[in-house]
Amino acid sequence: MLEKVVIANRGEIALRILRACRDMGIKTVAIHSEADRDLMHVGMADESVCVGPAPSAKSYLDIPAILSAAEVTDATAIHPGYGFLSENAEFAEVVESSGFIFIGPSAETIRQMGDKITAKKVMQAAGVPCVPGTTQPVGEDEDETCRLAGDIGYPVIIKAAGGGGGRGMRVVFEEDKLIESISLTRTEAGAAFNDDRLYIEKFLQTPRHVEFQVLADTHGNVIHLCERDCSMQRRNQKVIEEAPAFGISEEQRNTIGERVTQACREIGYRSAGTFEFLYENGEFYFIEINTRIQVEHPVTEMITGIDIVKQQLLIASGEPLSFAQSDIKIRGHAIECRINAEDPYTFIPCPGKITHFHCPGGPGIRVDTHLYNGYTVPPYYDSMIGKLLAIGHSREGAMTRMSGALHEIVIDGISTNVPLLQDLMHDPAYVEARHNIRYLEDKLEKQLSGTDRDSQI
Ligand code: MV4
Repeated sequence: MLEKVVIANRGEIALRILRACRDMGIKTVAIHSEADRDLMHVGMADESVCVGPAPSAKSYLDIPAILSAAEVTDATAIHPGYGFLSENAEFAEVVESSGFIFIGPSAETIRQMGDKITAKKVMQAAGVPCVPGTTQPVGEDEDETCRLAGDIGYPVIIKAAGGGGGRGMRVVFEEDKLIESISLTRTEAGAAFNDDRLYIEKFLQTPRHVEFQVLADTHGNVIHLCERDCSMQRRNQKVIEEAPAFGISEEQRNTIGERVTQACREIGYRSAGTFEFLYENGEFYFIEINTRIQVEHPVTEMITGIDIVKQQLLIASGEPLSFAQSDIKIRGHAIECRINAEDPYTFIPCPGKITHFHCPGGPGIRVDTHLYNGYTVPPYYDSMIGKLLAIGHSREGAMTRMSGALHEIVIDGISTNVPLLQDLMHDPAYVEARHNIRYLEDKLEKQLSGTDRDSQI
């Protein structure tokens, strides 16, 4: 088993990783910036190392500083969490070449899946259904490009091979705009990712975002842990997630689950991973794979009873998975609300001191947060300060519990998005599961322009 793990992250996920290590008798090293000395997990870790000043570029993204922390504490492994260096192939590579275990997939897998053209090509070859489009980079021949886009059918979306997570994309509704849009996206992609390769896909206008969680060990065993719906989002930031996704048949779950696990076997995938799909008119279309633990992993843990972070630690230590696909049973329905330190109407971040925190509880409630009374949310990082989860026998039961917990929670001293979450828990489209990835932005826009009569009272 791993002896000592460096937690190369902050906030709630750092605490989550610390708790998984503690459960397994693994020692922990917290690394933190100068602004994060008071983080809960820093006080709880066996050791802590300050790796630099507040800005992420000088601390949580400083590869040499993090490696030094691992060396001076004589650590065995490094867990990157999400964000920061979690999907940085070079980081994974130097972690391993420095003699530490990277808790995640191989550097080669991270690099391969970070190239969205390669990822799509590999998944298509493995029988994973993909969005119709090109799997060769868009070339210089404009007539050829127009023909390709015409064959796909407008609207199309131009995506950067180096993009992902909503960066480096442009929608084109008519042929007249195609070449200019490609030129603009190419320039942006070259500047942002140092890679100006582009690909074209059919643009799906009202899809849902549904993703499959997988676990793969180093012995060729791969299982999936069902799927999550993450359609309630704004500007590529998820707001509410749930598992299982509503309206997916057992048969379709098994089919897609089989395809994604087979794809993992073919590419020698290791650790936890997420296959992102767009889901429209009853069909799944692969878009990209995330090679990290995700923010929303707890909804999957709640319905499967499997501790995904613990599994990452076991896999990293070379253990085979102790369960097979047939052992995975879905129990109930789980919902996660992301709690952000922000104005609930303008979404402007709202850091500051928490003068009073009351944590909800009771049957079926889980709270993943590093908040405590008197904690000051620093202004330098992501505004997510915690996740509130509820599980019920049914989706309705989970919503009822979530609604209660959102009334119970108290976070005084700063503004949070709790009022928005309370509103959404009673939103008819959400309650009836009629929403898609555009729903929340459309709803907020209507409220602003006053076309929603309820908002004018
Ligand atoms: C798309 C799409 C529509 N059609 N691809 C955005 C994030 C990145 N993972 C892929 N994204 C999209 N790709 C095609 N062919 C719409 C989006 C998209 C989106 C996807 C999932 C969740 C939220 C989203 C918000 C805006 C756009």
